[in-house]
Amino acid sequence: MLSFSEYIKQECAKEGFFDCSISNSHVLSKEKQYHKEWIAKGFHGNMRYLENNLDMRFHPNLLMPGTKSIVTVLLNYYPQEKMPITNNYRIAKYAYGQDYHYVVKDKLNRIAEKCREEFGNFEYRAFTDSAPIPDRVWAEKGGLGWIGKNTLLINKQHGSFFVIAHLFIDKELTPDKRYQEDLCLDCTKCIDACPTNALFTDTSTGSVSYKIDARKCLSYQTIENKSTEKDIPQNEFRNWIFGCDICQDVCPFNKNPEATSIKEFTPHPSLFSLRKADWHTLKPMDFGEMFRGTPVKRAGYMGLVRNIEWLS
Ligand code: B12
Ligand code: SF4
Ligand code: SF4
Repeated sequence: MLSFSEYIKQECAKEGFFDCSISNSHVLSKEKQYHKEWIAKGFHGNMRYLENNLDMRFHPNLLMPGTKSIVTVLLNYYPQEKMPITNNYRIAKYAYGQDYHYVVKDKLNRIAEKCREEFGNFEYRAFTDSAPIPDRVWAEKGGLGWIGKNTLLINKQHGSFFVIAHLFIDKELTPDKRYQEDLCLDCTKCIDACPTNALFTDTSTGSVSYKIDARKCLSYQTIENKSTEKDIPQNEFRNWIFGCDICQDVCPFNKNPEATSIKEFTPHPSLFSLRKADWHTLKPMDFGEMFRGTPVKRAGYMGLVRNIEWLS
Protein backbone atom coordinates (compact mmCIF):
# COMPACT_ATOMS: atom_id res chain seq x y z
CA MET A 1 0.00 0.00 0.00
CA LEU A 2 1.31 3.44 -0.96
CA SER A 3 1.90 6.08 1.72
CA PHE A 4 -0.05 9.36 1.44
CA SER A 5 3.06 11.07 0.03
CA GLU A 6 3.59 8.37 -2.60
CA TYR A 7 -0.10 8.24 -3.47
CA ILE A 8 -0.45 12.00 -4.00
CA LYS A 9 2.59 12.02 -6.28
CA GLN A 10 1.13 9.15 -8.28
CA GLU A 11 -2.14 11.06 -8.69
CA CYS A 12 -0.31 14.24 -9.71
CA ALA A 13 1.45 12.30 -12.46
CA LYS A 14 -1.89 10.81 -13.60
CA GLU A 15 -3.33 14.33 -13.92
CA GLY A 16 -0.44 15.27 -16.24
CA PHE A 17 1.86 17.19 -13.87
CA PHE A 18 5.37 16.28 -15.00
CA ASP A 19 6.93 16.86 -11.60
CA CYS A 20 5.82 17.25 -8.01
CA SER A 21 7.52 17.89 -4.69
CA ILE A 22 6.57 18.05 -1.03
CA SER A 23 7.94 20.69 1.36
CA ASN A 24 7.37 21.21 5.05
CA SER A 25 5.46 24.39 5.73
CA HIS A 26 7.68 27.06 7.27
CA VAL A 27 8.17 30.82 7.36
CA LEU A 28 10.25 32.29 4.51
CA SER A 29 11.95 35.20 6.31
CA LYS A 30 14.85 35.88 3.91
CA GLU A 31 12.58 35.81 0.87
CA LYS A 32 10.16 38.19 2.58
CA GLN A 33 13.00 40.62 3.16
CA TYR A 34 14.10 40.30 -0.47
CA HIS A 35 10.54 40.89 -1.68
CA LYS A 36 10.22 44.02 0.49
CA GLU A 37 13.45 45.48 -0.91
CA TRP A 38 12.27 44.75 -4.46
CA ILE A 39 8.98 46.55 -3.80
CA ALA A 40 10.77 49.47 -2.11
CA LYS A 41 12.70 50.04 -5.34
CA GLY A 42 9.40 50.31 -7.21
CA PHE A 43 10.23 47.40 -9.55
CA HIS A 44 6.63 46.16 -9.34
CA GLY A 45 5.19 49.28 -11.04
CA ASN A 46 1.42 49.40 -10.68
CA MET A 47 1.04 45.77 -9.52
CA ARG A 48 0.00 47.10 -6.11
CA TYR A 49 -1.28 43.70 -4.96
CA LEU A 50 2.37 42.64 -4.55
CA GLU A 51 2.68 45.18 -1.72
CA ASN A 52 -0.15 43.56 0.25
CA ASN A 53 -0.44 40.53 2.53
CA LEU A 54 3.32 40.28 3.00
CA ASP A 55 3.03 38.28 6.24
CA MET A 56 0.61 35.85 4.64
CA ARG A 57 2.68 35.56 1.44
CA PHE A 58 5.68 34.20 3.29
CA HIS A 59 3.90 32.35 6.12
CA PRO A 60 1.70 29.49 4.84
CA ASN A 61 -0.11 29.10 8.17
CA LEU A 62 -1.50 32.60 7.89
CA LEU A 63 -2.92 31.76 4.47
CA MET A 64 -4.37 28.41 5.55
CA PRO A 65 -4.27 27.85 9.30
CA GLY A 66 -2.94 24.40 10.15
CA THR A 67 -0.92 23.97 6.93
CA LYS A 68 1.79 21.36 7.48
CA SER A 69 2.79 20.41 3.94
CA ILE A 70 3.03 22.12 0.59
CA VAL A 71 2.70 19.98 -2.49
CA THR A 72 4.08 21.84 -5.52
CA VAL A 73 3.33 20.75 -9.07
CA LEU A 74 4.58 21.72 -12.53
CA LEU A 75 2.39 21.64 -15.66
CA ASN A 76 3.91 21.91 -19.14
CA TYR A 77 2.18 24.34 -21.52
CA TYR A 78 4.67 24.25 -24.41
CA PRO A 79 2.56 24.06 -27.60
CA GLN A 80 2.78 21.46 -30.38
CA GLU A 81 3.07 24.28 -32.87
CA LYS A 82 4.12 27.92 -32.56
CA MET A 83 2.40 30.96 -34.07
CA PRO A 84 3.96 31.96 -37.41
CA ILE A 85 6.19 34.99 -36.88
CA THR A 86 6.46 36.41 -40.41
CA ASN A 87 4.28 39.47 -40.89
CA ASN A 88 2.60 38.71 -37.60
CA TYR A 89 2.24 39.81 -33.99
CA ARG A 90 3.20 37.53 -31.14
CA ILE A 91 1.40 36.08 -28.13
CA ALA A 92 3.13 34.33 -25.24
CA LYS A 93 2.82 30.57 -25.47
CA TYR A 94 1.16 30.17 -22.07
CA ALA A 95 -1.78 32.18 -23.46
CA TYR A 96 -2.47 30.12 -26.62
CA GLY A 97 -5.03 27.85 -24.99
CA GLN A 98 -7.36 27.79 -21.98
CA ASP A 99 -6.42 29.77 -18.87
CA TYR A 100 -4.19 27.57 -16.71
CA HIS A 101 -5.77 28.92 -13.51
CA TYR A 102 -8.95 26.92 -14.15
CA VAL A 103 -7.30 23.90 -15.76
CA VAL A 104 -4.87 23.40 -12.86
CA LYS A 105 -7.32 24.08 -10.05
CA ASP A 106 -9.70 21.38 -11.32
CA LYS A 107 -6.85 18.91 -11.44
CA LEU A 108 -5.63 19.73 -7.92
CA ASN A 109 -9.11 19.50 -6.43
CA ARG A 110 -9.62 16.09 -8.07
CA ILE A 111 -6.31 14.88 -6.64
CA ALA A 112 -7.15 16.08 -3.11
CA GLU A 113 -10.60 14.48 -3.22
CA LYS A 114 -9.09 11.15 -4.28
CA CYS A 115 -6.64 11.38 -1.36
CA ARG A 116 -9.57 12.01 1.00
CA GLU A 117 -11.32 8.88 -0.31
CA GLU A 118 -8.16 6.87 0.23
CA PHE A 119 -6.85 8.32 3.52
CA GLY A 120 -9.79 9.97 5.25
CA ASN A 121 -10.65 13.59 5.77
CA PHE A 122 -8.08 16.39 5.87
CA GLU A 123 -8.07 20.11 5.10
CA TYR A 124 -6.58 21.40 1.89
CA ARG A 125 -6.58 24.37 -0.47
CA ALA A 126 -5.55 24.43 -4.10
CA PHE A 127 -3.66 27.49 -5.33
CA THR A 128 -2.73 28.41 -8.89
CA ASP A 129 -1.39 31.92 -8.75
CA SER A 130 -4.67 32.68 -7.00
CA ALA A 131 -3.33 33.78 -3.60
CA PRO A 132 -0.25 35.53 -2.22
CA ILE A 133 2.27 32.70 -2.51
CA PRO A 134 5.83 32.91 -3.88
CA ASP A 135 5.36 30.07 -6.35
CA ARG A 136 8.95 29.78 -7.58
CA VAL A 137 10.39 29.81 -4.07
CA TRP A 138 8.39 26.75 -2.96
CA ALA A 139 9.21 24.97 -6.21
CA GLU A 140 12.90 25.69 -5.69
CA LYS A 141 12.73 24.57 -2.05
CA GLY A 142 11.13 21.31 -3.22
CA GLY A 143 14.08 20.69 -5.56
CA LEU A 144 12.02 21.11 -8.77
CA GLY A 145 14.55 23.48 -10.29
CA TRP A 146 16.46 26.70 -9.70
CA ILE A 147 15.47 30.33 -10.15
CA GLY A 148 17.50 31.45 -13.16
CA LYS A 149 18.84 34.78 -14.37
CA ASN A 150 15.53 35.33 -16.20
CA THR A 151 13.99 35.03 -12.68
CA LEU A 152 11.96 31.98 -13.73
CA LEU A 153 12.09 28.50 -12.29
CA ILE A 154 14.12 26.24 -14.56
CA ASN A 155 13.90 22.49 -14.44
CA LYS A 156 17.06 20.77 -15.69
CA GLN A 157 15.16 18.24 -17.85
CA HIS A 158 12.09 20.27 -18.87
CA GLY A 159 13.26 23.90 -19.09
CA SER A 160 10.82 26.59 -17.97
CA PHE A 161 7.67 26.48 -20.13
CA PHE A 162 5.43 25.33 -17.31
CA VAL A 163 3.17 26.80 -14.66
CA ILE A 164 3.55 26.23 -10.93
CA ALA A 165 0.74 25.43 -8.51
CA HIS A 166 0.31 24.07 -4.98
CA LEU A 167 -1.86 22.12 -2.60
CA PHE A 168 -1.63 23.29 1.01
CA ILE A 169 -2.45 20.35 3.28
CA ASP A 170 -2.88 20.11 7.06
CA LYS A 171 -1.18 16.67 7.17
CA GLU A 172 2.46 15.97 7.89
CA LEU A 173 3.77 14.40 4.64
CA THR A 174 7.27 13.18 3.86
CA PRO A 175 9.21 16.19 2.51
CA ASP A 176 11.47 15.75 -0.51
CA LYS A 177 15.17 15.96 0.08
CA ARG A 178 15.92 17.04 -3.47
CA TYR A 179 18.04 20.06 -4.28
CA GLN A 180 18.78 21.50 -7.72
CA GLU A 181 21.82 23.74 -7.91
CA ASP A 182 21.87 26.87 -10.06
CA LEU A 183 23.05 25.85 -13.54
CA CYS A 184 23.03 29.32 -15.13
CA LEU A 185 26.76 29.59 -14.38
CA ASP A 186 28.35 32.11 -16.77
CA CYS A 187 25.48 32.07 -19.30
CA THR A 188 23.81 35.47 -19.85
CA LYS A 189 21.71 34.69 -22.94
CA CYS A 190 18.44 35.85 -21.37
CA ILE A 191 19.91 39.11 -20.07
CA ASP A 192 21.51 39.82 -23.47
CA ALA A 193 18.35 39.01 -25.45
CA CYS A 194 15.86 41.00 -23.36
CA PRO A 195 14.93 43.93 -25.63
CA THR A 196 14.14 46.31 -22.75
CA ASN A 197 16.98 45.50 -20.30
CA ALA A 198 14.46 44.36 -17.71
CA LEU A 199 16.82 41.64 -16.42
CA PHE A 200 20.00 42.18 -14.48
CA THR A 201 22.28 40.59 -11.92
CA ASP A 202 22.75 42.34 -8.59
CA THR A 203 25.85 41.75 -6.52
CA SER A 204 25.52 44.76 -4.21
CA THR A 205 24.46 42.74 -1.15
CA GLY A 206 27.34 40.27 -1.31
CA SER A 207 25.11 37.35 -2.37
CA VAL A 208 24.32 37.35 -6.09
CA SER A 209 20.65 37.71 -6.95
CA TYR A 210 18.92 37.68 -10.27
CA LYS A 211 16.56 40.58 -10.64
CA ILE A 212 13.85 41.94 -12.88
CA ASP A 213 12.54 45.47 -13.18
CA ALA A 214 9.00 44.37 -13.98
CA ARG A 215 8.07 47.84 -15.25
CA LYS A 216 10.37 47.32 -18.23
CA CYS A 217 9.18 43.79 -18.99
CA LEU A 218 7.03 43.40 -22.12
CA SER A 219 4.81 41.02 -20.22
CA TYR A 220 4.05 43.81 -17.73
CA GLN A 221 3.66 46.40 -20.46
CA THR A 222 1.24 44.33 -22.54
CA ILE A 223 -0.78 42.75 -19.71
CA GLU A 224 -0.47 44.62 -16.42
CA ASN A 225 0.04 48.22 -17.54
CA LYS A 226 -3.44 49.73 -17.86
CA SER A 227 -2.25 53.14 -19.00
CA THR A 228 -2.96 54.48 -22.48
CA GLU A 229 0.56 55.92 -22.65
CA LYS A 230 3.28 53.51 -23.69
CA ASP A 231 6.40 53.57 -21.49
CA ILE A 232 8.84 51.99 -23.92
CA PRO A 233 9.64 52.66 -27.60
CA GLN A 234 7.70 50.83 -30.30
CA ASN A 235 10.71 48.93 -31.68
CA GLU A 236 11.42 47.35 -28.30
CA PHE A 237 8.08 45.51 -28.33
CA ARG A 238 9.43 43.18 -31.05
CA ASN A 239 5.86 42.43 -32.16
CA TRP A 240 4.73 41.05 -28.77
CA ILE A 241 1.12 42.06 -28.14
CA PHE A 242 0.44 39.78 -25.16
CA GLY A 243 3.25 38.63 -22.87
CA CYS A 244 6.77 37.83 -24.03
CA ASP A 245 8.81 34.61 -24.27
CA ILE A 246 12.17 35.94 -25.41
CA CYS A 247 14.12 35.20 -22.21
CA GLN A 248 12.77 31.64 -22.25
CA ASP A 249 13.15 30.99 -25.97
CA VAL A 250 16.89 31.75 -25.78
CA CYS A 251 17.54 29.66 -22.67
CA PRO A 252 19.68 26.56 -23.40
CA PHE A 253 17.47 24.53 -21.06
CA ASN A 254 14.54 25.18 -23.41
CA LYS A 255 16.38 23.87 -26.47
CA ASN A 256 14.19 20.86 -27.17
CA PRO A 257 11.02 21.30 -25.13
CA GLU A 258 8.54 18.47 -25.16
CA ALA A 259 5.07 19.59 -26.25
CA THR A 260 2.26 19.51 -23.71
CA SER A 261 -0.30 16.72 -23.76
CA ILE A 262 -2.88 18.84 -21.90
CA LYS A 263 -5.72 19.14 -24.40
CA GLU A 264 -7.11 22.34 -22.81
CA PHE A 265 -3.93 24.15 -23.87
CA THR A 266 -4.65 23.50 -27.56
CA PRO A 267 -5.07 26.88 -29.31
CA HIS A 268 -8.17 27.94 -31.22
CA PRO A 269 -7.74 26.72 -34.83
CA SER A 270 -7.98 30.26 -36.26
CA LEU A 271 -5.20 31.69 -34.10
CA PHE A 272 -2.41 30.55 -36.40
CA SER A 273 -4.03 31.82 -39.59
CA LEU A 274 -3.97 35.49 -38.52
CA ARG A 275 -1.42 37.91 -39.97
CA LYS A 276 -0.79 41.57 -39.09
CA ALA A 277 -3.56 42.91 -41.34
CA ASP A 278 -6.08 40.52 -39.75
CA TRP A 279 -5.14 41.65 -36.24
CA HIS A 280 -5.79 45.26 -37.29
CA THR A 281 -9.32 44.44 -38.40
CA LEU A 282 -10.18 41.93 -35.66
CA LYS A 283 -13.78 42.50 -34.52
CA PRO A 284 -14.93 42.17 -30.89
CA MET A 285 -16.97 39.09 -31.84
CA ASP A 286 -13.99 37.35 -33.43
CA PHE A 287 -11.89 38.25 -30.39
CA GLY A 288 -14.55 36.79 -28.06
CA GLU A 289 -14.75 33.59 -30.08
CA MET A 290 -11.00 33.07 -30.49
CA PHE A 291 -9.92 33.92 -26.95
CA ARG A 292 -12.85 32.64 -24.88
CA GLY A 293 -11.49 31.18 -21.62
CA THR A 294 -7.87 32.10 -22.45
CA PRO A 295 -5.59 34.51 -20.56
CA VAL A 296 -5.89 36.97 -23.49
CA LYS A 297 -9.62 37.30 -22.80
CA ARG A 298 -8.77 38.67 -19.39
CA ALA A 299 -6.90 41.58 -21.02
CA GLY A 300 -10.06 42.37 -22.96
CA TYR A 301 -10.62 43.38 -26.55
CA MET A 302 -9.72 47.02 -25.87
CA GLY A 303 -6.52 45.96 -24.09
CA LEU A 304 -5.38 44.00 -27.12
CA VAL A 305 -6.36 46.80 -29.50
CA ARG A 306 -4.30 49.24 -27.41
CA ASN A 307 -1.26 46.95 -27.64
CA ILE A 308 -1.62 46.57 -31.40
CA GLU A 309 -1.89 50.35 -31.77
CA TRP A 310 1.27 50.81 -29.71
CA LEU A 311 3.13 48.62 -32.20
CA SER A 312 1.70 50.06 -35.40
C1 B12 B 1 4.17 39.46 -10.66
C2 B12 B 1 4.45 38.36 -11.66
C3 B12 B 1 4.95 38.73 -12.90
C4 B12 B 1 5.53 40.12 -13.16
C5 B12 B 1 6.93 40.18 -12.49
C6 B12 B 1 7.82 38.96 -12.87
C7 B12 B 1 8.77 38.47 -11.80
N1 B12 B 1 9.77 37.75 -12.28
O1 B12 B 1 8.60 38.70 -10.61
C8 B12 B 1 5.51 40.17 -14.71
C9 B12 B 1 4.20 40.79 -15.18
C10 B12 B 1 6.66 40.94 -15.36
C11 B12 B 1 5.51 38.68 -15.05
C12 B12 B 1 5.92 38.18 -16.26
C13 B12 B 1 5.96 36.83 -16.57
N2 B12 B 1 5.46 35.82 -15.83
CO1 B12 B 1 4.79 36.05 -14.02
N3 B12 B 1 4.28 36.07 -12.22
C14 B12 B 1 4.18 37.02 -11.35
C15 B12 B 1 3.70 36.44 -9.99
C16 B12 B 1 2.19 36.68 -9.89
C17 B12 B 1 4.41 36.99 -8.76
C18 B12 B 1 5.93 37.04 -8.88
C19 B12 B 1 6.57 37.78 -7.73
O2 B12 B 1 6.18 37.59 -6.59
N4 B12 B 1 7.55 38.63 -8.00
C20 B12 B 1 8.21 39.37 -6.97
C21 B12 B 1 9.73 39.32 -7.09
C22 B12 B 1 10.31 39.93 -5.83
O3 B12 B 1 10.14 37.97 -7.24
P1 B12 B 1 11.67 37.51 -7.51
O4 B12 B 1 12.44 38.64 -8.10
O5 B12 B 1 11.74 36.23 -8.26
O6 B12 B 1 12.19 37.18 -6.04
C23 B12 B 1 11.63 36.14 -5.24
C24 B12 B 1 12.45 34.86 -5.24
O7 B12 B 1 13.03 34.58 -6.48
C25 B12 B 1 13.43 35.03 -4.11
N5 B12 B 1 14.75 35.62 -4.42
C26 B12 B 1 15.23 36.11 -5.57
N6 B12 B 1 16.49 36.53 -5.42
C27 B12 B 1 16.82 36.32 -4.13
C28 B12 B 1 17.99 36.60 -3.46
C29 B12 B 1 18.06 36.31 -2.11
C30 B12 B 1 19.32 36.62 -1.41
C31 B12 B 1 16.95 35.71 -1.44
C32 B12 B 1 17.00 35.38 -0.02
C33 B12 B 1 15.77 35.45 -2.14
C34 B12 B 1 15.72 35.76 -3.48
O8 B12 B 1 12.76 35.88 -3.19
C35 B12 B 1 11.73 36.65 -3.83
C36 B12 B 1 10.49 36.55 -2.98
O9 B12 B 1 9.50 35.73 -3.48
C37 B12 B 1 4.06 34.91 -10.18
C38 B12 B 1 3.11 33.94 -9.48
C39 B12 B 1 3.41 33.81 -8.01
N7 B12 B 1 2.38 33.91 -7.22
O10 B12 B 1 4.56 33.61 -7.63
C40 B12 B 1 3.98 34.75 -11.73
C41 B12 B 1 4.98 33.79 -12.39
C42 B12 B 1 6.36 34.09 -11.86
N8 B12 B 1 4.92 34.19 -13.78
C43 B12 B 1 5.04 33.22 -14.62
C44 B12 B 1 5.15 33.38 -16.03
C45 B12 B 1 4.93 32.16 -16.89
C46 B12 B 1 5.46 34.65 -16.56
C47 B12 B 1 5.87 34.95 -18.01
C48 B12 B 1 6.75 33.90 -18.65
C49 B12 B 1 4.59 35.16 -18.85
C50 B12 B 1 4.85 35.60 -20.27
N9 B12 B 1 5.23 34.70 -21.17
O11 B12 B 1 4.70 36.75 -20.59
C51 B12 B 1 6.61 36.32 -17.83
C52 B12 B 1 8.12 36.11 -17.58
C53 B12 B 1 8.87 37.35 -17.26
C54 B12 B 1 10.08 37.07 -16.37
N10 B12 B 1 11.26 36.94 -16.94
O12 B12 B 1 9.89 36.96 -15.13
C55 B12 B 1 5.15 31.87 -13.92
C56 B12 B 1 6.60 31.39 -13.99
C57 B12 B 1 6.79 29.89 -14.15
C58 B12 B 1 8.26 29.55 -14.05
N11 B12 B 1 8.74 28.60 -14.86
O13 B12 B 1 8.98 30.10 -13.27
C59 B12 B 1 4.65 32.24 -12.45
C60 B12 B 1 5.32 31.49 -11.33
C61 B12 B 1 3.13 31.97 -12.46
C62 B12 B 1 2.82 30.49 -12.22
N12 B12 B 1 2.15 30.17 -11.13
O14 B12 B 1 3.18 29.63 -12.97
N13 B12 B 1 5.07 37.94 -13.99
S1 SF4 C 1 9.67 38.41 -20.78
FE1 SF4 C 1 10.66 39.60 -22.45
S2 SF4 C 1 10.75 41.71 -21.74
FE2 SF4 C 1 10.30 40.42 -19.94
S3 SF4 C 1 12.28 39.98 -19.04
FE3 SF4 C 1 11.90 38.32 -20.47
S4 SF4 C 1 12.81 38.99 -22.42
FE4 SF4 C 1 12.67 40.79 -21.10
S1 SF4 D 1 19.41 31.85 -20.58
FE1 SF4 D 1 21.23 31.21 -19.45
S2 SF4 D 1 21.38 32.69 -17.77
FE2 SF4 D 1 19.31 32.85 -18.59
S3 SF4 D 1 18.08 31.51 -17.32
FE3 SF4 D 1 18.75 30.29 -19.09
S4 SF4 D 1 20.67 29.29 -18.42
FE4 SF4 D 1 20.24 30.95 -16.98
